[in-house]
Amino acid sequence: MTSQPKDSHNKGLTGVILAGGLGRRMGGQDKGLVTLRNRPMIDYVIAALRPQVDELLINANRNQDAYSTYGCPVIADQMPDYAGPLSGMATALEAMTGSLLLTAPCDCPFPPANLAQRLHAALVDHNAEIVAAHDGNRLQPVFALITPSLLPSLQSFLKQGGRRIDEWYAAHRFVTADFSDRPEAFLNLNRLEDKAALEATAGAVH
Ligand SMILES: Nc1nc2c(ncn2[C@@H]2O[C@H](COP(=O)(O)OP(=O)(O)O)[C@@H](O)[C@H]2O)c(=O)[nH]1
Ligand SMILES: [Mg+2]
Repeated sequence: MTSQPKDSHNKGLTGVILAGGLGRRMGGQDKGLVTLRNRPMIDYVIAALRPQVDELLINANRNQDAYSTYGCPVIADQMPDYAGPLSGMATALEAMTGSLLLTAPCDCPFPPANLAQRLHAALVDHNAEIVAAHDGNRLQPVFALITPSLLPSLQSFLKQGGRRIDEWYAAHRFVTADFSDRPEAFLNLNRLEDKAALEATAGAVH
């Protein structure tokens, strides 16, 4: 892989917001459209990611009309049956026009403003193919930067029934980027009871 200058993190970067889940732990709600202080979650994520990328895609399998009001292409998983985030990533790798794919979930309203920059620095420093954020306590695998040439590998992994992100990452040159100074930036909405903490953060930030 040819290395790129470190300041090229926002040149030719495609971002995808993964909003394709079933929201099982949220009673089936479409998490990107759940409101936080009267604004849908996806609003927050778009605001945080748009300045970091050149092209922004939304990956959603339901409520495409609502998502399409944001002016970003809305792409649905090509695999049926909600096969998980890797399926959304594969769909974005096919649709993207940029030279690297930044992924982030729809249920995390305050991702770091330097997410793309730090992921990219780690990718270049380690000559990696995939980099994902680590918050100091755990890997945050859906906050990632992925090299598009890995699409055939991901497609065959999925075709063979692979579903686990960490398993697919481990098959490639994979490194993590340290965000242990910002663990709160990865707070995300998985259960109804997570909403109070996010509402409080939204109140403090805005
Ligand atoms: N495209 C797509 N995205 C999914 C699917 N399942 C989950 N996701 C997305 O993956 C992200 C992480 O899912 P989540 O259940 O919140 O995982 P957790 O926070 O790590 O427990 C969310 O943005 C979901 O919308 C799926 O079947 N297809
Ligand atoms: Mg989540």
